[in-house]
Amino acid sequence: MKNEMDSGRVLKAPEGFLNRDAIQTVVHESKQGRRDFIRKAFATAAAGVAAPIVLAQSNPVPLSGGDPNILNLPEHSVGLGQSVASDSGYGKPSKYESNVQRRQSPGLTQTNQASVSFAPLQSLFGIVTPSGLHFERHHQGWWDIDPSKHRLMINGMVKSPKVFTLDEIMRLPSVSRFHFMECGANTAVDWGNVAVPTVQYTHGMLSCSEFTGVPLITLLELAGADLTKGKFVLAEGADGSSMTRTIPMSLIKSGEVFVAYGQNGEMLRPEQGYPLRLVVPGIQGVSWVKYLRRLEVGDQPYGTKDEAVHYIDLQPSGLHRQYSGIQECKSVVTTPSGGQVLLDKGFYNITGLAWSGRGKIKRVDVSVDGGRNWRTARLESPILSKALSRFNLDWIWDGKPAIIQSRATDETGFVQPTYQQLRSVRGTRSIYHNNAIQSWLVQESGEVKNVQVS
Ligand SMILES: Nc1nc2c(c(=O)[nH]1)N[C@H]1C(S)=C(S)[C@@H](COP(=O)(O)O)O[C@H]1N2
Ligand SMILES: [Mo]
Repeated sequence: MKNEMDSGRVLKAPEGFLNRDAIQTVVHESKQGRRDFIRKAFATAAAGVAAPIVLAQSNPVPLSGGDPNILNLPEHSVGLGQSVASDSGYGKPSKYESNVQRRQSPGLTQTNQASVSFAPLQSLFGIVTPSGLHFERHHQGWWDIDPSKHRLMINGMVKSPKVFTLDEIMRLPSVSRFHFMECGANTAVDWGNVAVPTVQYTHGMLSCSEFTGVPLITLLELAGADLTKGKFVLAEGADGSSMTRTIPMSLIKSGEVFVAYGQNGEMLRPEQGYPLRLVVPGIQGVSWVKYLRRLEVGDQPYGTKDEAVHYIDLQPSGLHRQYSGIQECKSVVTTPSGGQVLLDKGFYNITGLAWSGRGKIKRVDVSVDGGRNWRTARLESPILSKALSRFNLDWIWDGKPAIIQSRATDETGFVQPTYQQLRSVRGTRSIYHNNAIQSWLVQESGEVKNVQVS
């Protein structure tokens, strides 16, 4: 697989490695059957070639005369490796992985104060987004705030308004949980049937981390919040964007909402709101207020600018839908995906991500013929509530055009809609909350591109 646009791994098959007739007769239901399926898919690969999958970075494997990469001892097997003193004390990815980067969309208007970067979903494995590749959305730039001067105030309908330092918050009982965060505007451009080239730009305002922090309910109780008359909490950030969002008390009482300082085992990154951000599982990214400085308990929704002018959905009726925070069940195939190139027919591992703001993913089905036939994919563990789930499916590409789609179902029974189903309810001018089934067309040339099928 080759990703022409920007990244991805090249899975190059040695010549003639595929015996199609042998494969097509294989039924692969049991585990043993699956192993046979894979073995037979690679059966005609030249004997003695240990790994039929070759990374882009390697030299092509000469099948006759011997592979110098196995016959000759490389420098690293005979020389002295580097000392721990030669690194900076904080590890970095291999220099060979320098193409794996978050990127600004070529399709969005570029301003001096660039405000969105997308995560390279096509290059990631499992469910955790490395912190340095977490997508970014800043309404007024990002800051690296001095934690010793940062304060969190709790006021409004509370017995004793409180101001916490970071140290005080970190002394309290903590929780650590994996959750996805998706910007409500993820996949927004595709509402209008515009083919954005890669999965990084169609779905890359999505990330998943293990966050650590203090349940918001604990902080409210410490301030003596009125949990009966208090129905909402306003969360406010300390940056210049005046980011304020209304959080319903019912979510907070469930214990799910927390004030995080940790992300993937270390402190939050500055781009992610260091030193404090709100984690609101299942709800669109904008409510995950960064640089969190104030929480106000109130008895009605606040209707702030980011709840009245932005983050509302224009319906076909001409009315706007407000407070539509939940990120409904959605999935996407990340390989093969737009911009990648299949270099030969034969075996491929179709892989992707599924998530739901309402709980766990129950099942993901994959089609390679534009939605006519579906096969159920393997869900990898862990399958966590309101977190990304990883799915995989074995596939033999016959070299003909194929349209690859994934369709997720969550534990509430909600099934991810087609574009036709979504547009029939929501129209075409919604911007936010596009969770339609994504289609990738594999062309005969092996090039993969973004298409919409109705
Ligand atoms: N204080 C503050 N919080 C904020 C924002 C912001 O600009 N300022 N952007 C919001 C939006 S729209 C999103 S999608 C997420 C993005 O978080 P990330 O940059 O960590 O990915 O943060 C939200 N919280
Ligand atoms: Mo967002």
